[in-house]
Amino acid sequence: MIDNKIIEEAKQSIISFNKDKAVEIARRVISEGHDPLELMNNGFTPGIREVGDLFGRGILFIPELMLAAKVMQAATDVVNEAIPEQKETKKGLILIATVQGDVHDIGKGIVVSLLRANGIKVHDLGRDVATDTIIEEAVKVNADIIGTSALLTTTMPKQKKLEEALKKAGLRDRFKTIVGGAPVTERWATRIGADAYGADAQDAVDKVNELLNL
Ligand code: B1M
Repeated sequence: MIDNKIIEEAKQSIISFNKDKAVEIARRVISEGHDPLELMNNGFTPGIREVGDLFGRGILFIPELMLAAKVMQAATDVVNEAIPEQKETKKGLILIATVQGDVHDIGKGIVVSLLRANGIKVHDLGRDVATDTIIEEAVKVNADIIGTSALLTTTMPKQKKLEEALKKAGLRDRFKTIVGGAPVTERWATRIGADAYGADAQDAVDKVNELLNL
């Protein structure tokens, strides 16, 4: 287990926009053989969520939100690099994207790294991706699963749109679907008819394995 003091320092490095400190902590914790996801889930992520909260309450503004996002991205890059990609990808293929109108992709990046670390092949379309593009690409790469991430309440409906568009195209039975992102819930997933909901990166891996019957 990582020392609470280090976890707190990681959180504070995001809140105080200290990129060098965040990267140094991530490298140190990894070199000491600790689980990088523990650092992410208990330190960096609560830090960026606190910044988001302060922004939501009008205490911080866009420039600060962007600054904190840069620090978070730098720390996430170190963590993602430390999650080894499994060489033998025999499991199945998931196509993943952040929905149209939404540029939030830090959490999706962690999900992608952990899926790959678990031997699942990932085709990552990036962020702000149109529903039609998601479907076209899923057909093209012959995906087993389509996964979408949404961080805004205004872009969550794009996950519903995807379900509807798949049905309309007669492709709903062709793919399994999984949804995630901070405002997304199990209830939302059920309501829109998605096959699964991923609360965090590890949960996403577990659900994807279930969808692939592994
Ligand atoms: Co924005 N933003 N942001 N933002 N931002 C939120 C989401 C917000 C909640 C902040 C707030 O006001 N409290 C708020 C949304 C409010 C709402 O919708 N009601 C908000 C807003 C308003 C905005 C803008 C509109 C601000 C503006 O311009 N006025 C704007 C929108 C831009 C757009 O998308 N069109 C905006 C912009 C930005 C930045 C660019 C500055 C930056 C994003 C940078 C980037 O991603 N490259 C940013 C950030 C950093 C945040 C917060 C602070 C942090 C998001 C994050 O990285 N979290 C966020 C506050 C919050 O979420 N509480 C906020 C860390 C990450 C590890 O967690 O992404 O939840 P998360 O991912 C988790 C799980 O959700 C899950 O696993 C991940 C790992 O555990 N998961 C999946 C995610 N995807 C999954 C997919 C799966 C399964 C699981 O299956 C497919």
